[in-house]
Amino acid sequence: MLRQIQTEFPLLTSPLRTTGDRSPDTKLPLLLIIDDDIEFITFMKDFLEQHGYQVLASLTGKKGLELFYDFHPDLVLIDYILPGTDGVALLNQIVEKAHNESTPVIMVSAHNSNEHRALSFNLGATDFIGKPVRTDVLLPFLKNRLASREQILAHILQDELTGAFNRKFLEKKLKEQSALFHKENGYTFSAAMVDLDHFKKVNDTYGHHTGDQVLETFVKVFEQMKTSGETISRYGGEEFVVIFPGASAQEADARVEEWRNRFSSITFTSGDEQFHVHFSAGIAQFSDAPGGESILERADKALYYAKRTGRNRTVSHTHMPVSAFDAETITLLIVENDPSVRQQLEDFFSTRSFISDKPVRVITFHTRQQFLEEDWYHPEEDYVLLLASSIGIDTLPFLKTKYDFRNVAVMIMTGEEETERVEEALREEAEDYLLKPFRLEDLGEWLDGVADRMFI
Ligand code: GH3
Ligand code: MG
Repeated sequence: MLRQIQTEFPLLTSPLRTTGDRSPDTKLPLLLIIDDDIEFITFMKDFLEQHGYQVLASLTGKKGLELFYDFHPDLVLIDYILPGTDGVALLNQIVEKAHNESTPVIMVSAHNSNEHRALSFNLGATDFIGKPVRTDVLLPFLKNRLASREQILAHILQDELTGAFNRKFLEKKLKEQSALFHKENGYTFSAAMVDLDHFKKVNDTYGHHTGDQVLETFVKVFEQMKTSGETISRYGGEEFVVIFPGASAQEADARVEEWRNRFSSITFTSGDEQFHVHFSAGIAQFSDAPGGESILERADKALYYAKRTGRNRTVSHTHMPVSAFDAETITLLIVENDPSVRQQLEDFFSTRSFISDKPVRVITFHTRQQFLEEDWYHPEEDYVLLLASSIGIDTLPFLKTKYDFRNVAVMIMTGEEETERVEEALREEAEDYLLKPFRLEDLGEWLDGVADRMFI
């Protein structure tokens, strides 16, 4: 009977939380109980859920450890004696990570000896409670421990003035998001670097106290409109970074525009005077090309461009004209739905960093729709378009009507089975095609030749 029930654990109350989705804001506290006493665990789970907690439960140390790593609970209760790994060994394994996350680890035992207590504390347990557990004491105890944890976390991860997260949190968030990008095929995310316009003037004209209120309001407006998972972190004085999980640059752009419109319509007052404040934003979508710029560097460049071109606007890194980079930069557009091919191409050209002695910037697209919707074209600039035949060949005639092919060199990447179709389609519209698989070095040299020929 016990075996059978064991396989049914761990129990997790709804709503199910997934790894990484643990921003310390709106969620109910999550407790993890590791105990081999099925009656105790069932009773505690019911009882605690009735009192506003989410409860994960495990009958074994091994499973408990997995749950701890996967769900980052807010507090852990461990039975001192467990079959297989005992509670003390388990405590040893999780204590360092628990301390790093300021997670209280409470040992629970029917063997309420001082020796057990001393050993638990020596190993880093936050507390020790004896069985039977008195529920009337347990509730205020949990409340107390969780409140201290909240305070510590707020201190570590939040900016005091605005309540936005801080840079430490942002670093964690970026790590978590890039891990998801590598783990889940097709996953992407974007960042916005946001900076208030002429904020110094606000301070100079109305005083720093009013300046502080503007900063607070700026964050509050975002907090009111944000969707779950979006986070804002204070990056510097009046500069903030928003992470948009799962969003393309285009989606992030739309979200920031909504925020910008709301914020700039707010009327601030100082004494008898009324004034408005607005901000500029730069958006970038994640890409992990080696040697390439980080997402924040690209978002910052886009922000800088937004400032230079009038402020009170949002600019996406992909929409920046090359003139915002170095003169004569060639933009390489890669339209490829196979993530590994796309990544290899992006890595290769970002590392190579030039085509025909000209600096190259790389923009990737994973679907035809994304490519057609993005506003990347500036007629005075030069482009090399690498188009996977599987998603792009039918669009060639259309592209020809939309863009001037004198400054867009089109190259089709295709498999052997499609060459006839490709040859036919290319006669007029494209420079050439490339048969997969191909050597990246050869492609690089080939593009050098095309660029020499086409872009003087
Ligand atoms: P730009 O549009 O180019 O961004 O101009 P700006 O005036 O906003 O930028 P600048 O970097 O010249 O000035 C930023 C000012 O923000 C200077 C700094 O004193 C002020 N600041 C930074 N942190 C705070 C804060 O916490 N409270 C207040 N009131 N002011 C702050
Ligand atoms: Mg500013």
